[in-house]
Amino acid sequence: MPDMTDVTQSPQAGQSEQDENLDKATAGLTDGHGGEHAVAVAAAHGVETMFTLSGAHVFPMYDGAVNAEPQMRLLDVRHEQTAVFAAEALGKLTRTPGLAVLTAGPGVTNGVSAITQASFSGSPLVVVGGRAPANRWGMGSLQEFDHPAVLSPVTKSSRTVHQVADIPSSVDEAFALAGSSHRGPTFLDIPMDEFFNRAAVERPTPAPRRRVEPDPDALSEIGALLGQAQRPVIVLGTDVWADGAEEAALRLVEQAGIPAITNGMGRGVVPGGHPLLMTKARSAALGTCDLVVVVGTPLDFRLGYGVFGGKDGAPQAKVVHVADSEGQVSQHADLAASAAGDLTLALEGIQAALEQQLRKPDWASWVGELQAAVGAATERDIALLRAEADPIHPARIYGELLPRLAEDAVVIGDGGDFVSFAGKYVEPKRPGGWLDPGPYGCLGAGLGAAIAARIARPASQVVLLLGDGAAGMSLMDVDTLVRHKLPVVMVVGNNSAWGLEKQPMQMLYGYDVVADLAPQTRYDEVVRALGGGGETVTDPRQIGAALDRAFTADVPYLVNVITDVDAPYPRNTFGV
Ligand SMILES: Cc1ncc(C[n+]2csc(CCOP(=O)(O)OP(=O)(O)O)c2C)c(N)n1
Ligand SMILES: [Mg+2]
Repeated sequence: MPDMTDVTQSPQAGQSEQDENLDKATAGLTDGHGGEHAVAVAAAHGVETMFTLSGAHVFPMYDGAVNAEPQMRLLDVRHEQTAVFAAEALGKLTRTPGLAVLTAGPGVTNGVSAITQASFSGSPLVVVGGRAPANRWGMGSLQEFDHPAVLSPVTKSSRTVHQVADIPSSVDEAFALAGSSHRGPTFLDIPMDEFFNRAAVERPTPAPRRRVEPDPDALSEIGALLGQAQRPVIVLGTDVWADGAEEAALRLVEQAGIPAITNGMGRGVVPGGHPLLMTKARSAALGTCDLVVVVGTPLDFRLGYGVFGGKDGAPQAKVVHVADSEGQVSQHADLAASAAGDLTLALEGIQAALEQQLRKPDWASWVGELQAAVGAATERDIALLRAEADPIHPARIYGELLPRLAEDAVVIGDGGDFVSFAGKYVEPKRPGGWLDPGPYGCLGAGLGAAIAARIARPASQVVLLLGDGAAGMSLMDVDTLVRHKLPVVMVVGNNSAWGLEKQPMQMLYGYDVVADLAPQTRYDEVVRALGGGGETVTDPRQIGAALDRAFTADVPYLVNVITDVDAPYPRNTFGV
């Protein structure tokens, strides 16, 4: 048990104290304990839900939530990583920083992977940690640990708030920083004694978001490069959505007629089935283009480290990087031009600059070439999407799922090969409906993301695609879905293996170890035991009906599809 003896008890409010409070209120001060202040400021930043797992160090946050007007929703989970993954995903979906509250010591350290994931993905997130009391620091009280030192490499700011009176301004700063470009997690911890203490302080009002103007000369240069290009491609990534630039991006693509590829939360910015969406012809587009304009995503392993062209004897392509902030512009790639700042302003500026070019580019034959490649890839996909194979080919699951997905569905991937297939086949019709773990690739993010998706989009389908390995990392949080009445559809691609690792190990060594899981585990029974529903499917013709039952169930429902371990995703890189 944490040492509570040093906690300042709140005095009974008497008449004279009420008068005093009135005086303070007229002076712009609000009286409250640390948790009340923190919750009020978080609420002013748009937070409606706090994700947490109980611990006495953070009780003031719960009391603050309960006493707030309106109350803040407390969403309690079964593992802190789920709390942080949920807060991260809510931040991604709503574009308002999510809030996770973790108790001191192991509560905070259990959240470290998820905080790191948010850092890699540029997700707006605030994590508030408990902390052993200041007046006992160094004496060995329970869970006395200096968290900011651990979290500073993976956060935009990481610090201890030493006085209750500093809580409102510190929480305000944490939210402002997390939600401004380039977005990411912020962390603060509050010593328990100060958390329970009271103070009459001013609660800051959130400042309006500042839009950084990109350099107009840089935008003109990019417009000129596009005007000269014969075979351009534009890549739209997560920050296009995060920065609210999805409409400007689609306008540029459509008005200029540029072939587009989307990734991360940029998926859906150019809707699935759009004639300029070339994701299915990715390799031809990025391999034979002469100019790539990459917007809102780093030039990392997912984009060949920023080297494009060169396929089938094509020359190397010029590369332009447009990022939401200076620090995000690639340092390693050989860039023909770059721009940094608000992405709507950047995309509009590029469009205006392109329209001013004397020569109107004619990309019709390039677009036609890529559309033919998309058509051929779509044809090739059909055979696998309809595969009758026994054991089931994982692609068949998508063949059944795709026609059942609504336009506003939220699709979440958590797994290896099974999720790579999703990336190949699921083309969202709207932006903001696709959640993957991003470049940190942390298995176990799925349940948290599903909880967040159900909260953010109460009326939409929420589909969580799980590898069987990934499922084992967070399935206990189905209990959270059940307790909080959050029905989602889970589909496990159950190949009884850590498939994405098994195949490469076979390739490299001719054998594999530590890659097998127990055969045909009944993950659906786990969900049923926790109060949800589910079933196992072994016949490809039964998948569709099982999905229909899942979509109409009003409880969390898991369809456990036994798939062929020998049908791995056809990849040619390991991400290194
Ligand atoms: C936390 C974490 N541990 C380990 C890995 C390495 N890893 C990446 S994919 C993968 C296999 C995933 O297996 P599963 O979820 O069953 O999906 P499958 O590839 O079999 O479809 C592993 C172990 C990781 N990315 N994250
Ligand atoms: Mg697997």
